Amino acid sequence: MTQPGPTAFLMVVRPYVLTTEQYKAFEKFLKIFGEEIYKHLIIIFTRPKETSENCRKIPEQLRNILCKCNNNLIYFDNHLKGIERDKQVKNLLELIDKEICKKADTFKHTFYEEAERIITNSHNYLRLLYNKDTPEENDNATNREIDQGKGLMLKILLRSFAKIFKAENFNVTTKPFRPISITDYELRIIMFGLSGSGKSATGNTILNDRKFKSCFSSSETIHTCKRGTKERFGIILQVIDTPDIIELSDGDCDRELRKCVGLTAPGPHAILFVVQAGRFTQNNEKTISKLETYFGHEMWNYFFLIFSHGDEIQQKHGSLETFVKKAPSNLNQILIKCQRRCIAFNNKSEKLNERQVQDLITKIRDIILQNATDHFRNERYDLAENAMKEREENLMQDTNNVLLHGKHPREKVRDELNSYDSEASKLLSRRTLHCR
Ligand SMILES: Nc1nc2c(ncn2[C@@H]2O[C@H](COP(=O)(O)OP(=O)(O)OP(=O)(O)O)[C@@H](O)[C@H]2O)c(=O)[nH]1
Ligand SMILES: [Mg+2]
Repeated sequence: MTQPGPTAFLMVVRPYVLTTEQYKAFEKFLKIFGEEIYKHLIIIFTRPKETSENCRKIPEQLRNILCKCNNNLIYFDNHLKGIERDKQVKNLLELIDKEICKKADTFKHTFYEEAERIITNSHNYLRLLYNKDTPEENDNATNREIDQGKGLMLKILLRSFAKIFKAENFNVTTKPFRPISITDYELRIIMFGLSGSGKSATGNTILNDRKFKSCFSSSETIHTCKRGTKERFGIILQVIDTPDIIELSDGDCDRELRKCVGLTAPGPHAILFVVQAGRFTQNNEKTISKLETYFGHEMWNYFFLIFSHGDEIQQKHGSLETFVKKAPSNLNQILIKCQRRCIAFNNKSEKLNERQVQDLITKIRDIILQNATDHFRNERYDLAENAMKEREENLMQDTNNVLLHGKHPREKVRDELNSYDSEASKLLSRRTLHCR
């Protein structure tokens, strides 16, 4: 909340008293923020009436701190009222101006630089997640959530700070910090479903682009996962279109699901199961149960039913609610398992496009805020993410960035997964081998 960096740190203590706990807390603070804080530190003694009785025995540690912060010391009597009270604040501001603003540089620190960068970079992301129109409203929403100790921004900040703590063991000022990966700023969505259910058409609706071939003829059916990406509403959307997995042999199915995991590592924000409205067959149940075996029960927290042919729902049933109310029992079971997260997509209507996709993104935002981690993950995904990172590192070292052609290394590694004998595919397969 104090990014891009505070002007002053105030250490509030009773006159000339520093308890062991207070000193320990200060040491921790010092360890995190470094010696630089002394130039911005002001000691505030509250309860000035206690001054005379305590000042004879100043603890050595407090004397040291005072000495290092250039004896920036001020008294605050919090019982004063009116003009006297205001005068204290004026004195403090004058001291800050004279001893800190005029003498010290702006306080810089990895945490603050990182927080500043995250907040600046994620404005668009937040605009969408918080649905606010202006940057000011976003700031307010962000600050409010950080203040209340919750929200996505806080999660991103904490995760990023945890990385710094872990990687650098508090010695943060000396080493450059690793930039946050693009995976922190995108929404990753996987689509599954039977052949002809409308996956590719739904993917195109989400991206508002013909990234996937969608056709009545089964000759356009894909046999391998395809990735479509696009920035929409100021956010990077990664959408994975998949083949009908029950039509694949066991070996091919394994290979495709592994590729899908690599493409959506460190984990998808949403798993969409696309069904043509009114056609929930046994094969749909079979596919879902295969997915549950592969991803585990946690998948339900990220699972959405997407009813394609929304135009037919409209014509035959009037609304999605009425359609869902009349759902057969096998479909109803799935609706219960995914907490009734379902959306109708009319992939033939340009007019409805924005509203449908925004509805989906709002629902994804709700699960991000509600779930403990902001995307689906499990051991398989953790291993895949390690493999993806390892390959990114190799690429950056091997090629000195030449082969990247200005592409983010993660995007390059994802491209590599299209070919099964690429380094990325082989590494992914080796690293996730025991997760069968
Ligand atoms: N009327 C209508 N037709 C749709 C809608 N969504 C998809 N379709 C049609 O359904 C057919 C199949 O859609 P696809 O998107 O190709 O289906 P798919 O799931 O990708 O199929 P495979 O790639 O074979 O697995 C196409 O002819 C689409 O035009 C919709 O909302 N309304
Ligand atoms: Mg398709």
